[in-house]
Order: sequence, then structure tokens, then C-alpha cells
Amino acid sequence: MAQGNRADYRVVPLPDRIDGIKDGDFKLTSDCVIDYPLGNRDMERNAAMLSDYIEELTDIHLSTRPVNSANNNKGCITLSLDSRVKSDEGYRITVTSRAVEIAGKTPAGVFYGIQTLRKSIPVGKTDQVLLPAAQVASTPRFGYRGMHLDCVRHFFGVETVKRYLDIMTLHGMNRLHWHLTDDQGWRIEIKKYPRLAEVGGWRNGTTLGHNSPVNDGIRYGGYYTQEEIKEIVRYAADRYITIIPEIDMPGHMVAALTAYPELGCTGGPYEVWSLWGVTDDILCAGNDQTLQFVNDVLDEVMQLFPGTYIHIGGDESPRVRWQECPRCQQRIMDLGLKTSGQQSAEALLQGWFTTQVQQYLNTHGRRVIGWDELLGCDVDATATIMSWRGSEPGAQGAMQGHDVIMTPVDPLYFDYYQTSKTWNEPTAFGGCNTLKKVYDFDPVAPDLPADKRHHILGAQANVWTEYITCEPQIQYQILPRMAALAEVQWLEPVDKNYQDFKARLPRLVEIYKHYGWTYRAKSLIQDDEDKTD
Ligand code: TNX
Repeated sequence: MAQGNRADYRVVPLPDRIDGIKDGDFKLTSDCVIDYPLGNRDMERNAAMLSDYIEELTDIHLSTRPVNSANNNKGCITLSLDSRVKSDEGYRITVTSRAVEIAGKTPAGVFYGIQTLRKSIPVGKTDQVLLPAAQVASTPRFGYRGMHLDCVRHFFGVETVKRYLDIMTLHGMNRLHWHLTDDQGWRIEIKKYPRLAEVGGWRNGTTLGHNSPVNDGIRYGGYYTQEEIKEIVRYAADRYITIIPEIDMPGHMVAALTAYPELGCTGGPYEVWSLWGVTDDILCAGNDQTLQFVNDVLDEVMQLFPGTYIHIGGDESPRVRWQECPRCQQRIMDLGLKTSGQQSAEALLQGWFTTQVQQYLNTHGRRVIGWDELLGCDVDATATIMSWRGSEPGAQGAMQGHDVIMTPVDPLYFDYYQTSKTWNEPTAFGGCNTLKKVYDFDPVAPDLPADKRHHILGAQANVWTEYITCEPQIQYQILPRMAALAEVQWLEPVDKNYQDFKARLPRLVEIYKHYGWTYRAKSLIQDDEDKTD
């Protein structure tokens, strides 16, 4: 049998253990059946997906079958739930010449085992794949393994978002942070405020280049209906991915202000922004109507997104309007907020505003995530902090008792260039986050005290789309950097090895090619971008 038809469990992310078993290979052919526990809908779907994956990659069709108990029937791949598997998302694959078992404590764990088996199979039409006898096991290092997608600066349809979820699935990720509102557009239908999407969903043009004075003058926009959102949430849940919607506030709100100018300090008029960056116009924190608006919007958001977390932004929120706004100043007086040390009264007003929203979400059983600017405005420790201006704010947040998700611009902004030689690259935001830099990132700083480390929930790469206009460009920016991130999310630092990762990468890329995904081929080459700077 040609080597080409033999599975190799050294995939990306690399499993924690691959222990050979002295036995012959298991022959995967269309005679095999995938067994799953009778009556378990998640496992039934897992089985169907495994069957689809194998068929997509090899053309071998396997049928699936519900069974009463795990039986390791000869010739079968059995999916089973086993409480002895260490962690909720961990898995164990046992291959002997007779049978294959993929076990997890939960269906999610089994699903990650399925992903590993899927990636171990060589891509190409065949009627038989040999699976070497072995026990393979893994547990992810972090519970939060995220990717972010900005669907505001440029809008991407349902199919693109689903494909993004497919790509996340292949990389063992479980959280999509979905950026849905910003100055340049409002992308989620809110029934109580229809103008948000109808008016706020459209801008009159888009600046060319990096905020050049030239505007393309082309009306641009779109939004997701609530039905579409439900469809995407379901699609993600079927792949054990929780979507965290972001409604960015009080800044990055010009699209909403255009639709409802009375929610701003000046009353407008406003225009959905056609530039990139940070604007002074934000929600008015002195107006009770604004808080009502936010609660109403969040009511609908909570209906659509069942996950615990709602992201409420909080970044890049200049307070110059608040300084001049009589209502905001009145609120500051009423609350007795006083400038203290580094914190202005207006910063504390943002803290108050955020706390109001946070409490509202908490009473509905939800938790808040916000950007690291929130650390500067006295929010309480139940807010989870997303550290983007480096890893230091996150480390500080952890010291103060906040849970933290690491998304530092350097190296986890995938809207940044992935090489220093940018002349032949698609336009990007700036920066230089090479594959190597992503791979070497450790979300837990070495000097973080042991009793604070549990606050680092995980890591996520962000994909802002000011300069990303179409799906191939999204894929180019994330692939193969997502592969490096997957090892950051799954492996302990001692188990990481960049050269070994690069040697495993081409087989993963075969799968990218098979699905027609765009990726940066130059990142596969060994060159000076691989050196640590
Ligand atoms: C900063 S990250 C932003 C975004 C931009 C991004 C570009 C963050 C919280 N705010 O609004 O799109 O930089 O890289």
C-alpha cells in the first residue's frame, strides 16, 4: 500500500499524545460503519459530519448507525461518551486493526477527536485509507479559543460567515466574536428600532486607501436579518462554536446615531461614516433614553444569541462630547463623579454607563466582555477583559481579578501584514505579524503569579476589515496564521516547536486547497521571516 494512503495523526494542532499500539492497520473502506449512541442527537450529528468529512476528502462513503451501547464492532468506527476522558473538550482515539473508537467526555470532545481523525487522512480520491494502530489523546490548553470577524467595515453574507465557521472548526476553535455594529454600519436587524439596519446599515461611500481624501462614492451596506442570525447561530452550535455578538458602545456608534440622532449629545445630524478610525460622536450618557435604547437592543440580542457572553465594546470612546454636553455634565453632578488621579469624571461616567449595561445583562443571566479600555473606568470585576493594546492590560486585569481574553495587536491582529515585505501583499492595516510571531505567542505571561493564571481564559485573533473587502482576502489574512494560533490555543508551551509545526503544516494546507480556501502560500516557505526578531 502506498504511503500516500496512510493516515498520520501528527496534525495541527498536534495531539498531546500519540502512542503506537502493536497491531496491524485499520482499513478504512466503504464497508465501515460509524456507530453512535442511540438517541443522542449531538452524537448523531457528529457521526454524520465525520461521514461527510471522509467522503469529501477521499470519496469513501461510510454509513452511520445508532447503537445501544459502545461495542467496538469489528470494522466500525464507534463514537462514544466516556466520563474517564479528562476534560470536557478532550478526546481519545483508539485505533486497532479491528476497530476505531473516538471517545470524549462530551459530544464536543468527540467532535475534536473527529477533527483530528479528519486531518490525519490524506486528501485524495481512494477506496481505502490505512489507519495505523495507536492511541491518540488531547485536551485543549484553553477553554476560550476564538476568532473575531468584523462584518461592519465590510459586510459578508451568510455563506461567508458559515465558511468562516468551517475554517474555525477545522482548527479546533470554539468562539466566534462577531463584530456587528460600528461607525460605518449597523449589521443586525433590531425589530424595535428598524431604522438601525435600514438607515444605519448603509453608508454613502467608502474612503479609498488608508483614509485618503478620495471617496468611492458608492453606496455600501447590508445587514443580517434575525432569521439569518438564527441560522448562523445554529450552524455554529452544530460545530460547538458559541457566537459572542459585539454591540460596541458608547463609541463606534455613528451608524446608530444616524438612524436615531436623539441618542447623541449634539442631536446630529450624523452620517454613517465613510472613513476609518475613531470619531468624537458617541452615545449620550446623560440621556435616559439612551440607556433604554441599549437595553432594548440587548433584549433582542439576548434572544438571538444564547451564549453567556455579550461583548459591549467600550474601546476608543473619546469623551470630548461628554465634556460639553449639559446632560452628561448633569449626570456627572448627580452621580457625584469627580476626577481622581488619572481618571477624569468623564472616564468614570463611561464606567457608570458600562456598569448599568453590565448589571442589566447580569440580571438576565449574561456576562459582559469589553475591550481593555474598561480597566480605566472602574468597572467591576465581573467584566471579562479583552486585552488588545498588548498583553499588559490583560495581565493587569487578571491581577485585579478580571477574567481575560488575550487578543493583543502584536501578534494577534490578523488584519495586519504577515510579512515585512509588503509590496506584493493585499493592502492591510499595517504592522507585521508573521506566522512565527503568532506561533511563539504565549497568552500567559511568564511573570503572572500562579494564583492569577486561571483568569486567562484563552486567546483570539481579530480580523478587522477596513481593508478586507472580499472573502478570499479574509482567508488570505487568516490562513495559515490560524494554524499557528490553534497550537497556541491547544498546546502547552513546552510542547510547541515551530519547525515541527511547519513540517506538519503542508498536510493541513492540502485540506485548505481541497476546499478551495485562499491562503498565503509564501508562509509555508522556510525563509528569514521564520527567524525570531
Ligand atoms: C482598533 S481593536 C480597533 C478597531 C480597528 C482596529 C484595526 C479595537 C478595540 N478597536 O476599531 O478596526 O484597531 O486594527
